[in-house]
Amino acid sequence: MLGGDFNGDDRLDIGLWSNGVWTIRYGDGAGAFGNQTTYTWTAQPGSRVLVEDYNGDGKDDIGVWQSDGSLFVRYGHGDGQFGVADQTQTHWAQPPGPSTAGDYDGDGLSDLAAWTGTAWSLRRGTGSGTFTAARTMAPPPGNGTPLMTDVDGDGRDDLVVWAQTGGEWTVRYNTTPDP
Ligand SMILES: [Ca+2]
Ligand SMILES: [Ca+2]
Ligand SMILES: [Ca+2]
Ligand SMILES: [Ca+2]
Repeated sequence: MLGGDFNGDDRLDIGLWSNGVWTIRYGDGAGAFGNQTTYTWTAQPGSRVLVEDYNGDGKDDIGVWQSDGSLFVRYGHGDGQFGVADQTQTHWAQPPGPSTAGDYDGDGLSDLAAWTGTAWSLRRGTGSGTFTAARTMAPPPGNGTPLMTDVDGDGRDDLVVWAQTGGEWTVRYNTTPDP
């Protein structure tokens, strides 16, 4: 389940992704989620969905990272619509593992962090739905459930990882500019 504002009314909506079926339930701002829109897209089993604003236009978009390593981004129109024509596709060798999106370098464009099996890698968004080459970040943190959010309020998202083993949160603060 993923949160975002998909129709541009400044109220949180909920998105559910299940085997290529993307369902949005629109929030009324009072805790209820009534009306819904459903899309069926061709996507491989095991795909992961990351909701972010990938092109920096202030409207939430949907990134679908497929099991063959391809990532397609469908751009939101801000009215709940996601045009078929409005998408970009990138192909990586890496299949989707634990991953999260946020603005790690604070340039206003969404970046992706993904677990490679031994470390977290960061791909910085270019604002056109594509990403720079992966840069490996030495552990810690190790593997776990990731989240990108600005923990220390400096305007750059930090990488937060929940490790079930040991029940620990680890925060990697973004304290230095990325090369
Ligand atoms: Ca909304
Ligand atoms: Ca967008
Ligand atoms: Ca960024
Ligand atoms: Ca921060």
